[in-house]
Amino acid sequence: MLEELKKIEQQALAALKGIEDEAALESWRVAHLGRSSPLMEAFKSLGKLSKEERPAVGQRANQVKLALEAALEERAEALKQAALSASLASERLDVTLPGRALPRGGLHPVTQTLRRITAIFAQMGFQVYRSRDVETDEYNFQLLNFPPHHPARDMQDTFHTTVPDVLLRTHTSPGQIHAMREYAPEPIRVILPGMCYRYEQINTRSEIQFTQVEGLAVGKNITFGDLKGTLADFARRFFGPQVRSRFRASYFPFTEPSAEMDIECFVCGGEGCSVCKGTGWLEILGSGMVHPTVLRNGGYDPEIYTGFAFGMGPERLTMLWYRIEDIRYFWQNDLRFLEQF
Ligand code: 2NL
Repeated sequence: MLEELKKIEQQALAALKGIEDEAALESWRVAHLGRSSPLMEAFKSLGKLSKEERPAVGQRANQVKLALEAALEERAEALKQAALSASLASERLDVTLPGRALPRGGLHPVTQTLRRITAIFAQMGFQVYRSRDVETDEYNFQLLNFPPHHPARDMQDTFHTTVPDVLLRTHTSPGQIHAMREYAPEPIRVILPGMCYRYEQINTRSEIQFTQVEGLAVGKNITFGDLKGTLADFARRFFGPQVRSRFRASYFPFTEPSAEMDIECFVCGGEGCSVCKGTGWLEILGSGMVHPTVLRNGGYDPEIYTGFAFGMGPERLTMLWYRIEDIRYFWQNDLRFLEQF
């Protein structure tokens, strides 16, 4: 019997040597220490031995059991260590490698221009007034002195919704009516940046969506001189302190009188070049004194209050500044274009 136990121990220990993973180790445990293993069978048969034999064999069987359990534990620990070393080797991190640069985002060129414009007017005391992109025919046209069938509406083909008289704004001007109605009769100085929409034939100079920045100052004793001084100063702050500007008479339904402002071409210094089409001047915005009817629609008595207003296109200013030749680049979302700014 003692011989038998010695064999059981030797065979079990020999089998343990070849074990390389946890599943095999568990099978080994079942085979050599489990309920129907030779060792456990030996324990069961102790009762059949004589009184004299029993203590020595029992003691020996216990020794074998302890030895196998100890060997099992040792093997399990060794496997765990091996797995850890393998994962450390295969997932090694070289902390001396230079880091990977995070791709850095940037602001859209038109957003940059919008922010430059609003920052300049903010320094002159204008506050940004935001309003909705979806408007009614009344706010987008009628209150701005474009009656139904007025020829000026021809210039602004419009996206209509399926709700009658609800449309996408064709300019930011309806926001000016909202601003006036919110603050009248207090004096206001507001600037309105935002997206506008027109049903246009898309080409290098027109898109169906574009941004606009409009400005409005209403109060007592505001004159055309205030308009000229404010806008000429804007041109110097935006394009450079030496830039000259001029005003030309124009027409808008919501202003009277109306004027367009040109700046001296900063490409050729006024000599005439392809950017200014040989004129030496670049048109950059439209402006005028707020029409009395529009003032009244905004809640101001035109006998007491006057105001000036202006509007410009940030895409156009950005195109002039960087000599971009096609307005469609702005909303095509091609990174080869956008990453240049
Ligand atoms: C342009 C010209 C302009 C205005 C916008 C305005 C708004 C109200 C009253 C009076 Cl509520 N005027 N806006 C006035 C003159 C010109 O925009 O060429 N924009 C791109």
